Amino acid sequence: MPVMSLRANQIKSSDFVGKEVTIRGWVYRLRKQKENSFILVRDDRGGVIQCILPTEKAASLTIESSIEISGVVSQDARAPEGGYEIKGKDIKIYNVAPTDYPIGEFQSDELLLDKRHLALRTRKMVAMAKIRATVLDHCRRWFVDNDWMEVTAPIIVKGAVEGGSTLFKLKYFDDEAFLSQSAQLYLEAMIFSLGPVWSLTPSFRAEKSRTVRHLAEFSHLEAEAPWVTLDDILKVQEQLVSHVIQNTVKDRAEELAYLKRDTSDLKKIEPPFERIHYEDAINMLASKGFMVTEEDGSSRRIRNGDDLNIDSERELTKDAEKPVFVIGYPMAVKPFYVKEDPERKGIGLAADMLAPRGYGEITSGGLREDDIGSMTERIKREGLNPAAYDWYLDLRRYGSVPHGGFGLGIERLIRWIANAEDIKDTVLFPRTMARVSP
Ligand code: NSS
Repeated sequence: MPVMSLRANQIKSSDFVGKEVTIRGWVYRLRKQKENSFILVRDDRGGVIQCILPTEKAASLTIESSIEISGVVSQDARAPEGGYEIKGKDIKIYNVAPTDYPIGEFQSDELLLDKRHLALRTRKMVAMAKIRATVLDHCRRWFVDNDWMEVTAPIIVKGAVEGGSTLFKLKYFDDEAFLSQSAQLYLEAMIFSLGPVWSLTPSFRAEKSRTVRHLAEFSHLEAEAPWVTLDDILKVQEQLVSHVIQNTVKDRAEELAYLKRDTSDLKKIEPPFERIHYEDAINMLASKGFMVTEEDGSSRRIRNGDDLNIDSERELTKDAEKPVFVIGYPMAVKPFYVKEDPERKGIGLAADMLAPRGYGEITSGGLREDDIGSMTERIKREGLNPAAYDWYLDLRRYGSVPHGGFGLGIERLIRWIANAEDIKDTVLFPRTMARVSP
């Protein structure tokens, strides 16, 4: 009979009982007894299965040693992780790991971050990585199925999109450049010949605050389309987010269960999402006596004109079952590109989607200023260098059209789906103010 190398989850089926198989992997747990050793082998997708081997063949094994075991599959209710095990005959040892493997059962979060390259082998990280891959997969599928073209924008850029204070500066030959905060301006250039476009690129923000929802480098999914209304843009977002959530809950039920994520609330996520005007949101918060802290440390009741922050967003969504769009922010708290509502001076045609139960903002978007005069004015008023935006102004010079789009923070979405306490848990190698390594 040919010997097949399989993964643990394939082997754990009645089809293989009595058959000889080979599994390759790493020693995840190890119990050496006088005659036999019980080795929980982890394969290269994080699946585990118990292998039993005569101790004389397993004597040198240590946690995280890499091995290949061949043997016969049997079913035994006592076997951990699913009731199947391999009665090992042969073992090939690739590497015997030193006995000081730093990751065991209980570790500080700091150590797990310091040793992230090894912590990727923990079941929590494997589950998170699989959820992440599935989220990305379904994002792409939604755009493909709905006829949006995937594009790629540059990462090295000359201009700020989301304000100068969070720009990462870069020496660029004899010049200076920045790491992109958003692909938006480039997507805006593409819609004139490519129609509705979307991209998934890393975005960079020198965020000085340490919060559970900010990274210095995040995966930014952005979309932009010509001839859309604000309502169109909101509909795209609620359809996309609902599609991704429904399918991820289905495809990753096992991993979400491992993370103890009760998904009953996620199963209810479907269009339409609630919409609330910014002013109504502020009035609601003010009527509850919601306070904001001034820069000098003093506090006062929230008022019209204030931006929303993590606390006000939590307050607004703590009882919500579905995401909430906050629509019509004051121009003053939004970037230079936002289009003003022609019917309400000072109000931008912009909307943020807040995830329910306090997870906070996960998308931000709206319509873009398409008039060259107003745009030039805004660029100057915000103190931006007009030379860096000349190409962007060309988009308003030559055949300007009403258009809009949005950006979605993939890690913010995953944080909500997986109920991760900290956004760092949703990335394999998180970048924050405090951490660029490993
Ligand atoms: O700054 S945003 O609110 N908006 C933009 O960048 C637009 N130019 C996007 C567009 O319309 N094409 O960022 C968009 C989203 C935001 O809602 C968050 O979900 C996420 O990107 N985001 C972040 N995630 C993690 N960490 C940080 N620092 C972060 N900043 C934004």
